[in-house]
Amino acid sequence: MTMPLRRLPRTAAATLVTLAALTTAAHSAVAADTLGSAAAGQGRYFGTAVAANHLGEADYTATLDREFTSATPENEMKWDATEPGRGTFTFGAADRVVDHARSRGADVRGHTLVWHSQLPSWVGALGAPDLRAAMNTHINGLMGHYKGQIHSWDVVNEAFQDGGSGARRSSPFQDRLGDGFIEEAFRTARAADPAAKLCYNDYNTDGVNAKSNAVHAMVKDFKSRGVPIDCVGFQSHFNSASPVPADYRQNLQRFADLGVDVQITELDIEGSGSAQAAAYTRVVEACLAVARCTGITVWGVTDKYSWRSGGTPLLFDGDYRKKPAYDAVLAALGGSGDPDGPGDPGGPAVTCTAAYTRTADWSSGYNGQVTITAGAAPVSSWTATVTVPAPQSVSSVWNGTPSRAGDVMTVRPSWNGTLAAGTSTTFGFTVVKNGSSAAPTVGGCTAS
Ligand code: G2I
Repeated sequence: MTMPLRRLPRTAAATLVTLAALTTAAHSAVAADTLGSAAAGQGRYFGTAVAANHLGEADYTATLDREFTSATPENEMKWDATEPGRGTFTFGAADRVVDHARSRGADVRGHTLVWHSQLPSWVGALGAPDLRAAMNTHINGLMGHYKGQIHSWDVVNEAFQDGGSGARRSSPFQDRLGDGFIEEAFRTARAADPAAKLCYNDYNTDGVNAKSNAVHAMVKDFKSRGVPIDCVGFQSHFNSASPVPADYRQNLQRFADLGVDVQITELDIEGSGSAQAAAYTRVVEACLAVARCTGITVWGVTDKYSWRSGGTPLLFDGDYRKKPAYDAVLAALGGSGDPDGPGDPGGPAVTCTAAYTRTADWSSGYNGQVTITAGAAPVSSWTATVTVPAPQSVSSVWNGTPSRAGDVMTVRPSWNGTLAAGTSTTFGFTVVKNGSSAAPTVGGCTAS
C-alpha cells in the first residue's frame, strides 16, 4: 500500500499530479489507476474490511495492498475477540491486521468498542456499576493498546432501533446504564487516545428517516454540549430491498453541517453488472459532493469472503477480477484503469460527477439544481439522468437539454458542454409536486 498522495488535501494532490505530468514523460507513473490513488487525488481514503485469516492468501493480500489505503478489521477488534473473559485481552488477530496495514502505509479504522452484538455473555450478566466499569476498561484496553495507530474508532455501533420510533436499541448498556452510556463511552475514548477520530456508526441511517433523525439529534446535542464526537459512519449495506436512498447525499450533508466528518464505513451493494455499477457510482459521487465525507470503506475485498457472498456485493469477484462496479468506482473517483492499454492516449479518464441540491421549495413545487463537475480530464460533453418520483412532473429545465423516457429525464448540455478538468457547470429544473415532496434520483454522470 504505497500511497504517496494519500494524506494530501484535494487541491494539493491535484497540483502535484499536474506538476508531475508536466515534468515527466512517464505520465503513467502518476496515473490514478487504483482505488486508493484515485481517492487520494480527491483528498479521500478508500478502504476495505480485512479479515486476518485471509492475509496468508497471496491474491487477497496483493489486491488489498494494491488497491486500498485504509483497513478495518472485520471481526478481530470486536469485544468477543479482544476481551473474551473479563480483564483478559487478546489482540493477536487484530494486531495482524493492524500491523499488515500500517507496514504498507494504510490507515486503520477501529471497529468497534461498544456494540450489543458479538458481546461475550459475561458482559450481559453484569449489574450497572460493574457494567459501567467494564465498558470503560474495555475502551481503555483497546484504545490504549492501539494508541496512536488508529485513524478513526467506531466508539459506539448500532445503538438505535430500526423502524419509525427513533428509540435506542435494547442492549445491556442501554438497559442498565440508560441513554448516557453513549456519551460516557465517547468521553472515555477521547481521554484514551486524543489523536483518534471518534465516530458513531450505524446502518439504515443512510437516508433521511426516523432512525437517522434520532442519530442526527444525538450528534447535534453532543456538539452543543461539548461531548467529544468527530465523525459519523454510514454503513451503507444496500440491496434491492434497501437501495441507495434518493437523499443519500443530502443526508450525509446534514450530518456534516453539524460539524462532524462523515465516513462511508461498510459499503456493499448486492447485484451485478451495470445496475450494481450505477449504484456504486451514486455512492461515490455523493461522498465526493460532501466536503466532509473523508473516505469510503467497502465491507470486504472479494465477493467470496463477503458476509453475504450470495449477493456478490463487492468490487472484486471470487477470482479477484475487477467487476464493472470496480471500473465505475474508479471512474467516479477520477481515476483511469489500464492507462497504457491499447488505444488509450495515456491521459486520465474523461469522467464527471453529478451532485444534486434543492435550491427552492414551495407548497406545490421545488427547484432542483445539478452540479456537473469534470474529473481529472477536460470534458467536451456530458449527460446526467434525473428521475422524479411519481406523481411529480418536471415543468421546465434550464442550462440543459432534456429528453424524457417515462420517469427518467436525460439531460445533455445546452451551451455548457465544455469543462476544463476539475471545473463545474450546473443545470436546473422545476418540479410540480402533485402532492409528493420526495427528492429525485440523480443518476451517474457520463462524460466524453
Ligand atoms: O453484519 C454486517 C456488519 C454490520 N455492521 C457491523 C459489522 O461488524 C457487521 O460485520 C459482520 C461481519 O462482516 C461478519 O463476518 O458482523 C458479523 C457478526 O455480527 C460477522 O459474522 C460473524 C459470524 O456471525 C460468526 O459466526 C463468525 O464466527 O463472523 C464471525 C467471524 O468469521
